[in-house]
Amino acid sequence: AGASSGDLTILKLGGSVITDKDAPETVDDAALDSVVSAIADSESVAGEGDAANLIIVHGGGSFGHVHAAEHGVSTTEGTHDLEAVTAIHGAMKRLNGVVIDRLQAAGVPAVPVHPLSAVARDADAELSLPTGAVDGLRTEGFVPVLHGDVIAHAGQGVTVLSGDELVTGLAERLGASRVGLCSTVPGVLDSDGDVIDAITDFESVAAALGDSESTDVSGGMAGKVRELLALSGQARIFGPDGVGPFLAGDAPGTLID
Ligand code: IP8
Repeated sequence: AGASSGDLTILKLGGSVITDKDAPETVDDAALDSVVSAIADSESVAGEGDAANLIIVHGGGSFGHVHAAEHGVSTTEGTHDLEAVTAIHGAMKRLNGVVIDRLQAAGVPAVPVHPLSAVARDADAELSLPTGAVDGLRTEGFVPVLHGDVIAHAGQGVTVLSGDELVTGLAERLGASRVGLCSTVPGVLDSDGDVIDAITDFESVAAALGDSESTDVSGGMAGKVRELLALSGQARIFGPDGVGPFLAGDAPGTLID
């Protein structure tokens, strides 16, 4: 990590938080506005000319996942169908446009970064994830906003890149000190519905982690926990009310370490 990224925060806004997951291509305006104002109030968003300490990633919700499911594309099932690429990427760009517009309207210097244009997987599913644009933008005071997308996958056409993979990939490469996933629930829940304080291995929580109930081609809560456990640093999963506290340095939700 560069010296300037010492307190870098990566925040993911779950697709099911900011969209109405049961209605195709529908933004959940109230939920999006509430997380956007928590972000706008936070100090991670720098003043003019200073580096921003925040990178935002958002998921697909009823935009990307609906089209990905329709075309049978997932993180492991690829396609060479141009129509599928265009539909999935197009939907994610529309959602990203809405997120960018709302953030800018709230005073956050948000700029779009589209993974399709720069990220790829090799035949072993290893990511090539260049960070120059993202880190350069934030060093210059912009808040890069990336999203789950379809990306080139050697021998398979394109596959889905989840927002969670982007979060962990960027966190490792940029040495982020804080990683947060905003979900619809206030943390990872145990079988009684209570928030689990901390998770350090997957087996201890496997039984409690069911599948996500709406269309999600990239693995639901269990997938998120696995992804974050593989990260060398710590991460947190929290609900929409946790965004403000998380950005303020508090410890909402579940710690994944
Ligand atoms: O919602 C997947 O991103 P996620 C986005 O973070 C697409 O899993 C294209 C389905």
